Amino acid sequence: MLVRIKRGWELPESQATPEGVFLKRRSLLKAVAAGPLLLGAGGLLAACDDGPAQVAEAAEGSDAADPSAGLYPVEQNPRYTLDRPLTEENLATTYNNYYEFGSSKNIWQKAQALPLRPWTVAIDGMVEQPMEIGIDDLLAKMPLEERLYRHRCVEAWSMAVPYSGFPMKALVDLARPLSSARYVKMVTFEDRDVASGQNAAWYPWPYIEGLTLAEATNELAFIATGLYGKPMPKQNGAPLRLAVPWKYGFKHIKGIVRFEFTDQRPVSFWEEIQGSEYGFWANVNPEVSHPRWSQATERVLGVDERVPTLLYNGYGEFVADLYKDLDPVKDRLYI
Ligand SMILES: Nc1nc2c(c(=O)[nH]1)N[C@H]1C(S)=C(S)[C@@H](COP(=O)(O)O)O[C@H]1N2
Ligand SMILES: [Mo]
Repeated sequence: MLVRIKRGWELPESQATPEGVFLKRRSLLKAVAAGPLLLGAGGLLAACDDGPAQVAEAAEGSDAADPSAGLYPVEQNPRYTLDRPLTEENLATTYNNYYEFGSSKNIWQKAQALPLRPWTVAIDGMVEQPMEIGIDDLLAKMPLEERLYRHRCVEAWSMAVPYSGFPMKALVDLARPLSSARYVKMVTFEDRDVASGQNAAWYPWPYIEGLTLAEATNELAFIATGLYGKPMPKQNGAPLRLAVPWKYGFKHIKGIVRFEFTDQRPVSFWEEIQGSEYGFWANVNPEVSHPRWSQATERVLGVDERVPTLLYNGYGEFVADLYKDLDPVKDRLYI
């Protein structure tokens, strides 16, 4: 079944917070934010249980304080359609992987400690003019749109979400890489005081990911800055994270502070930890097992039965050509 859903709030009520309620809460939170009570409210939120209602309010509370809130929602690009319903917002924003805040799925509250301003993005390495740009200036320059994307974690769970953001190609065009550049290396923020996971010295911080320039300029490569028609929640990678839906989730680096253009293939965080299990390409393929489990099927968040996993996560028509000159086995295209 082809499902075309325009916006998160057009979902049945069982799946999303109705917009009216959302707006009311948001203006309330804005009023609170205007006074010195904000920290107190944050403390209360942190202390409350993880019931769905509290979870929704806390998630909204964090984006009410986001200065980019006025930019969203943005118009949906109808080119990217889903074969399944959108994942419930409460699931996508409370079941996360973000090792900077701990290795469990339940880090959404801890992630609220991340300050989003000032947030400076460095664009450097093999480029005509290295630059540092504040996130709000970057957002103002980039063509924002919404896309419905599937997301497939290497751990065999998946979801389908509406990201807002801009094509990564727009960032590459802004960077004007030299002809010698072949890869983009991306780096996550480092701040042990707010990201307690970064105190775990056995991990090779900061989190790093990389793409070839051909991948980064493929139309599907997207820098996501929003989710469900609102600013990106901190736990999902605010203020900017990568979305390359034909690749396993660990490639989708969150909290990016640097895009470095280089002629050296970057070694990513997970590749450094266990290269035999998490390779550079990490393209989704149901027929190539992870060394410790099958990738044939996936557990869709909120759905009981497992569903078959698709080659390139169903995005082969956009990306298969990128890999036609590589050897699937020798080059380890699929891990
Ligand atoms: N910086 C950073 N980025 C990260 C991760 C991480 O631990 N740190 N986890 C990755 C993994 S394994 C997945 S599946 C996705 C999860 O994104 P989500 O929480 O928005 O679903 O983020 C990816 N990006
Ligand atoms: Mo993942």
